[in-house]
Amino acid sequence: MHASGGIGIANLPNQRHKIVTKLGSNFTVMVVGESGLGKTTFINTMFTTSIVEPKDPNQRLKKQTERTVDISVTKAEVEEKMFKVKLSIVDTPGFGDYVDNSECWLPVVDFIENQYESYLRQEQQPSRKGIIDMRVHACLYFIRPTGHTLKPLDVLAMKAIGSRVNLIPVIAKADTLSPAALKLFKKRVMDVISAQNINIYCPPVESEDESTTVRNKDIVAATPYAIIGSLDEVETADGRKVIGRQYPWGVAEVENDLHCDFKKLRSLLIRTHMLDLVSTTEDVHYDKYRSQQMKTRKFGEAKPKKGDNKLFKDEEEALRKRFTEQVKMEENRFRQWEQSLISERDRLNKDLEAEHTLVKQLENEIESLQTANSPKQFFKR
Ligand SMILES: Nc1nc2c(ncn2[C@@H]2O[C@H](COP(=O)(O)OP(=O)(O)OP(=O)(O)O)[C@@H](O)[C@H]2O)c(=O)[nH]1
Ligand SMILES: [Mg+2]
Repeated sequence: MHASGGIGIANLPNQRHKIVTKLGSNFTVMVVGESGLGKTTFINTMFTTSIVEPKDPNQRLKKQTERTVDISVTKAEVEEKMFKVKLSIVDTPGFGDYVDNSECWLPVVDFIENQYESYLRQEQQPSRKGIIDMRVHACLYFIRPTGHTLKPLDVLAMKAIGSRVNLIPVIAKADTLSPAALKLFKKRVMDVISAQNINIYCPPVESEDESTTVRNKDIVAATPYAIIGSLDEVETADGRKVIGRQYPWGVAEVENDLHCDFKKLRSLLIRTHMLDLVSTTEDVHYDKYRSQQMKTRKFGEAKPKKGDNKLFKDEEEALRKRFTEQVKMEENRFRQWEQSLISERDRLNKDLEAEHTLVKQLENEIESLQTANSPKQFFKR
């Protein structure tokens, strides 16, 4: 646990504790974005910095930071006083590895919807015990630190994701931009987000407690969160040992508010707004999914399979055609064969009849011959 006072769930008022337990104690964060932006490194940084104090430092949850090729989930149990939260972080392969990147976010959208679907099906079961809930509560979208603006691909992907889940934009590798360039870039990104009507997560700010409101305002003002990911402990010029990235000109510190917004983002996720992320997921995003699904299908009915791949559809159509033709051909062949069998039987029957008549005729002849040669006749002569 991080030195400065835990993950905060135990700090919530009592009534909220109950909501947390009622809503279930799963919390799932997903990381998404172009390849090589440090998504996997970010996950490792989260686990290294504060979430779990590993009993054995060698057994830290550490993912290999090679290129991620599949959606994978890292789980950790976060415990504070008597409250346990099962934290899952979903890592996804980066976009932009293919010649055609259009709709490369579809696997992400599918993953999000599959979790809603799975929860929906379990919710309809008579026994709701042991329900597995992997609904995504927050999706961090990694933006390349170009210093210019959002790419069209980012806009489309963020639109698709933001309409389904709490979307939190982050600027990756913030250490590669100067503070002034970062400030300008943040503004440009926010301008595009509002101009394009991209739905991003807006944390509630107002609170009864003055200092909480100030802190919330501070957190919201930092969107999109600039982050630095690192696993290395390095020494600063003034002799402190910190997690950060060493450069000839100095150290970019992960947990320093002057260098990046890592602490604010971590705080938003697992300290100040975890509960809000959970309840907006339940009340807004999941509810939207459920009502959309319920409009188109009956209670308990499975989700219809998507048949929207044109290539597969054409192939399926051609196969069906070929199959029907083949069945027709076989049927014809069978009918012809049956016909020939019938005529053969008729022919044989006729033959048999002719033989029969012949036999009858011969018998008659024999009989008449026999009567002609009988002794009676002979004597009469
Ligand atoms: N300068 C800088 N480099 C970073 C930062 N975070 C990660 N990197 C480096 O960027 C490279 C790619 O990092 P990954 O974490 O594998 O990136 P990824 O987004 O998971 O990539 P894919 O799995 O291919 O999508 C690694 O060499 C990291 O060391 C950062 O904050 N600043
Ligand atoms: Mg990765």
